[in-house]
Amino acid sequence: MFATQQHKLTSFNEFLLLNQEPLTKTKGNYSLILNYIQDCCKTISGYVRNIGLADLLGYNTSLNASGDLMAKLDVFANSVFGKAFKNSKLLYAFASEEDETITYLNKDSSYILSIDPIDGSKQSQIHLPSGSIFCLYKKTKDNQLSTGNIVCAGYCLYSSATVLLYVDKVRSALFLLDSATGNFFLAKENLKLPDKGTDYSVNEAYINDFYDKDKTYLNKLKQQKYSLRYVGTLVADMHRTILQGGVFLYPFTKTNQTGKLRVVFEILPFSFIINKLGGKVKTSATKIKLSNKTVHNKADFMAGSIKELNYY
Ligand code: P6P
Repeated sequence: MFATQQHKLTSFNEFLLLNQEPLTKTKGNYSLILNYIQDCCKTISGYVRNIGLADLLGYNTSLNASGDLMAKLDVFANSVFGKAFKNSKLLYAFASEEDETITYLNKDSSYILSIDPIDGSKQSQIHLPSGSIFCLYKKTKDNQLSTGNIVCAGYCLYSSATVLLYVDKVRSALFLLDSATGNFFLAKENLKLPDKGTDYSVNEAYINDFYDKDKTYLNKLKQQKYSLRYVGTLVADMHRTILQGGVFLYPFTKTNQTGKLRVVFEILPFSFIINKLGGKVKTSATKIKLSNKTVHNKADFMAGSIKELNYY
């Protein structure tokens, strides 16, 4: 506990247990799933911070399902989440961005968990921000995934602090990892995206491939003196957008008409988060079938403050 704190801090565990029942109508499995997620994030945070010492720098020769070279940290982080969930009966299905296929576990469970174990692993090689993204869906009869059947979503940002954002249908909360106790403690509750920001976030290296509508949009923002902020890690760029407002976009381009961001692991979780926090989202990916054929599909994504999205 912080010696200087005047008041008792609320841990993530306490936060989950408070008012759990009305929200999830389950006996404990929900909190257990979220506890496993937080424990995985704590473990990964420790290794991200010691990547050069724990021999996790560098890449394997294998490619993941999205065709990206797998960093050693990708493999490690994927094994951390895999060990936590593939040996449990808590989930109907477990999908990881680093796994080729979906792992089906317990037909009597109604939970589907999607994980991006390390978003921005390239950045972590040089100690720049990275993150883990989680999204818990309720199984539906038509086997579809959409923001409508998301129970909760969030991320863990590994940056100058280790920050856990949790958003469910009725609550949102930001936690900071306290290195002294190893607990995530509540830092902010009921987050609300600012209606307007000062930054736009896009990789402008592709500007010549952008469609005219996107080029026009970016010029409009520049004329209004917006600043460009782009980390190159989705979790970091979205964390800034959530706290300070503004807009992030990764559009289709003339040479990349499938997009870069993954629907299941990035677009649906962040669509849920941004909408719940009072922001706005534009994407062609609102629903996707839970199947090995579609689980790694990509799409376009734009999200942020209402004001900036309404300029589009
Ligand atoms: P680009 C990281 O590899 C990632 O998947 C997201 O975290 C990030 O927003 C995007 O790719 C960056 O892509 O093409 O700008 O390097």
